[in-house]
Parts: sequence; structure tokens; C-alpha cells
Amino acid sequence: MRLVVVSNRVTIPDRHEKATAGGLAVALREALEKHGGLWFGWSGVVGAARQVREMQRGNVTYAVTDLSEAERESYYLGFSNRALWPIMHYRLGLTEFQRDDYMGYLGVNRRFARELSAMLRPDDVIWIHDYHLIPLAAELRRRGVTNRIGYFHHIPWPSADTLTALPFSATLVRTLAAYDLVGMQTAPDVRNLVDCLVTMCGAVSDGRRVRLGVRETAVQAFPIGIDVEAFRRLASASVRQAATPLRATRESLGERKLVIGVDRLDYSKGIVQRLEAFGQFLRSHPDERGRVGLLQIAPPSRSAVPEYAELDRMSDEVAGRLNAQLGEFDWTPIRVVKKAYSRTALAGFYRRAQVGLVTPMRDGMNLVAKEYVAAQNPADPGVLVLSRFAGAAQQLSEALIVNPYDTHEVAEAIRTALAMPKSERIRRFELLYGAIENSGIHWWTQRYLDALTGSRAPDEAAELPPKAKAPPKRGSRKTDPAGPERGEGTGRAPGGARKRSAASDDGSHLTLVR
Ligand code: ADQ
Repeated sequence: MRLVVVSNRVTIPDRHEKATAGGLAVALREALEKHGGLWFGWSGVVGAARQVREMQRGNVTYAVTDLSEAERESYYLGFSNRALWPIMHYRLGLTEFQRDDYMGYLGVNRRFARELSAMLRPDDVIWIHDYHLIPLAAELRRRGVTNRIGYFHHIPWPSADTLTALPFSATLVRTLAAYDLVGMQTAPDVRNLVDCLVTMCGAVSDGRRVRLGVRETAVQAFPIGIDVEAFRRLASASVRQAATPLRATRESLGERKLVIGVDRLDYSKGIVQRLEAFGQFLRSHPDERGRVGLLQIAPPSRSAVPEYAELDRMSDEVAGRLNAQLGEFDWTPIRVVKKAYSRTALAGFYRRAQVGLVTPMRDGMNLVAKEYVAAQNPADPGVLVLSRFAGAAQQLSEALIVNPYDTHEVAEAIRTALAMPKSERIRRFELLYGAIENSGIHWWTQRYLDALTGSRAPDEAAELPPKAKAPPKRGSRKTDPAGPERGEGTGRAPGGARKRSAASDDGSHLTLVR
């Protein structure tokens, strides 16, 4: 079999084979290398050239196509990011539907199908990613493609009640029946999608398989993970490096504690609400003033969409107001940094922070939550505060789970996290680490492909990860002892086992460019 991956954006690795992507892109690339493969999608370039360009890297072909300005406007900015993204995140008020955008979305999917089908071989297994490309399999089937085709949906799937507000939603949902396997992040997403297929399209389902007309589609949850070991090693390494932002942060913070937020600047991530919650925490607990700071790292994304430009302005405004109200001449409570950092620097920031504040209003999974856990020092770990509306909350129940709409609740969770005794922090960390380690990115890729290729029945393949190994033993912490000064970077996991790392410091920030 040859693997064909399709995603909205394709980033071609540079000639020096230096990785230029986050965990998901690296894992997909590895799967492509294992089977030999083709990665197809938008080059990221807007221009007149409409020919597919192919580049060979080892046994993987990267095939990219440009979008015209009109296609970018309608397919990408319009229907994908002004209609589908908000409605899938339950933000009906922000959902803007334009018929022309929808037509442009269908048009690009049709064109992708035409270009891709010309490159397909009979033994190809096709794996399509994300909401930009929902109708792609239906368009491929229309062209006579009979290969196995899977889809993975990286963002939440809303209830039928919500989705029906989107014009043509039933037509769009129906196109999912063209897939052999549809993967979702969580069990609630699976339930919502199956319900949509049944109530909006008249499908018949046993909850896991959906029959619509002559086609049968498996719908399963495959919670995405990270390369835990690789990220842990990056975090250890970052502590040893001399000129890292981490070192500068340590110098500028001194003994002060650090709360960290890391997100694309996106309204689904709850950044403004998080800043307000931190302000509330300082107002409710004046004794904490001057002793702790919030570092919010938020590189802008999709700036051409007005809601994102507005969020950019609002986050500056709220941080400025809170700093003016609560700051002192020698202490700034909130720092908002709008740039992307290397993975090593990011891992170092996570490790330095006593609290990871991950409070999206809705999120398919949220990999930052998992990265924060992976980066902790097992002997003196920080505490994860996590929104109940992140898919990750389904797995990471030992985090402090909060409702991000409740500013007071988040504020109190920050207080609880900062005051948590070390023994309790270690207990929670060990359980969280076990959870992410047992459902890492390689597990995810393999399980999905096993289910898609039929080498394992979909139900079985999507079962929960192997039971968490026994939590790392306390004694093993001497392999990764407390504090950067005390023997960081032994190359060992909390459990003490030496493992191979697949990571490198790649300087990029997003998993798949959105
Ligand atoms: P995203 O919405 O992009 O992904 P997330 O899962 O948190 O959200 O992944 C973001 C990635 O970007 C993380 O790996 C993070 O480290 C990185 N990143 C963010 N800010 C950065 C910065 N300033 N510098 C460097 N790196 C930065 C979508 C869905 C999620 C789902 C993923 C994967 O919205 O719910 O978890 O896909 O399926």
C-alpha cells in the first residue's frame, strides 16, 4: 500500500532534512516515509499558477497547488474560517454564511479531487485532514475513486441543533458518507456526528457505524497526542542551553512564580477571558500581587478575518487595563507576547511555569495541555488548569478542570494550583504523564491507519490506549531531579526508561498550519 495524506496546507521539509513542523506533521511525515507516500494540498501561496508542483524527498512526494485570490477568500477565509470554524466551536453569533463562499469551498474541493485523482494508484490509502476538506472524498468518489478513504476532524463536532443553523449543512454532512472511516477527537464528538448523520440525513446507525444509501462508514474517536518523550527531552535540554528565552525569563522573574498560556491568537482559545480571570485572581488574593506573573504567548493567526484582528486589539486592551490597575512600578502582572517560539524555547517556558493555564472556550483536543504536562520536572511539577471544553479534558481528569466562562472559578483554580503541596502535584503529574504517554502521536497515527486499512476492526482499533503503565516510581526521579541545576537532561523518562527521541528543535509552531 502507498499512503496519501491530504491537508489544507502542506509544508515541504527543507533540503537539509531539518524538520520544520510540530508533532503531528512530523508523525504524518514518518508514516509517509514508512509506507512510501504522497502529501497533497495547498502550497500556502496565493497566485495565478494553477499547476500542481511535485517535489521528492526520499520516498515521499509532496504535491502542492496554489490558490487564486478568489479561492483563498471564499474557500479558506470565507467558508472554512468564517462559517465552519465558528459553528464547529459553538459560536453561532460569529458564524457568517455567504453562498459565494460555500460555492468557492466546493469548487476548491472539486479541483483538489481532480488534481489528486490524476496522481492516485489502485493500492493507495487516502487520509484526509480537517474541516477545509470535508467534501473531498465525495468529489473523489464522483470521479470513480474506489480506494479506501479516511477523514480526521481535528476540531469539535457540534450538536445537530447547532449545526442546522448553517445553510446547506445537511448536504455537507451527507458527504461524510463517502468516507470509509471518520475519526473524531472524542466520544462526545462521535455522538454528535452520528446524531447529525441520523437526524439531518436519515442515516441508520448502531452508534459506531453509519449506513447511508449503499455506503457504510465507521465513526470513531481517536484522541490525538504528542510525542511525549521527544517533548520531555526538549524541556530538559532547554534548561541547559545558555541563551534561551527561558534563561532570560528566569532572570527577569527572579523568585516570582509564573503562570503560562500558549495559544494561537484565536477566540476559541479563551485568551481574553483568561486575562480577566488572572486579574480576578489578583483582586481576590491581594497577597499574591508582586509574587506571580502571567505570560501569555499568542502568535496572531488568520489576521485577514475581522474577528481575529478584533481579538488582537482586545487582548492588548485588556492586558493594558489590568496592568495599569494592578501593576506596581517593579512588577507587571501580565505579559502578552505575540510571536512564535522554537519548540525548545516553548518547552522551557512550560517547565519554568508553576501553572499551565489552558482554558479554551471549545477545543477539539488542545495539544498545549499535553505539551505542558510532558515538559514538567517530575520531581517538582507544575499544575495544569484545564477547560472542561477542551477535548483533552476527557483524558486529563487529574488536571484542575474549570469552566472557562466562570472567571471566579478559574481565578480560584489558579490560587489552588499555586498553593498545591508538592506531594499532590507529583501525584497528579504522574497520572497525567501516564495518560499522555499511553496515547502519544505515534499510537494515534498507527491506530488510525490500522482502522482505515482494515488490519484491525475499527471498533477495536479505536479502543482506549493500553492501560497506563504504573505511575513512575518516586525513586526514579533521581534520573531527572528537581530543578534545572540538579542534573537535567539525563535522557530518561519519568519512569526511568531510556527512549529514542524523534524530536529536533525545529523553530516552527503549528501542528498543521491552520
Ligand atoms: P490548534 O487550534 O492549532 O489545533 P493546539 O492543539 O493547541 O491548537 O495546537 C497548537 C500547537 O501550536 C501546539 O503544538 C503549540 O505548541 C503550538 N504553538 C502555539 N503557540 C505557539 C507559539 N507562540 N510558538 C510556538 N508554538 C506555538 C487544532 C485543533 C486542536 C487540536 C489540534 C490537533 O484546534 O483542538 O488539538 O488541531 O488535532
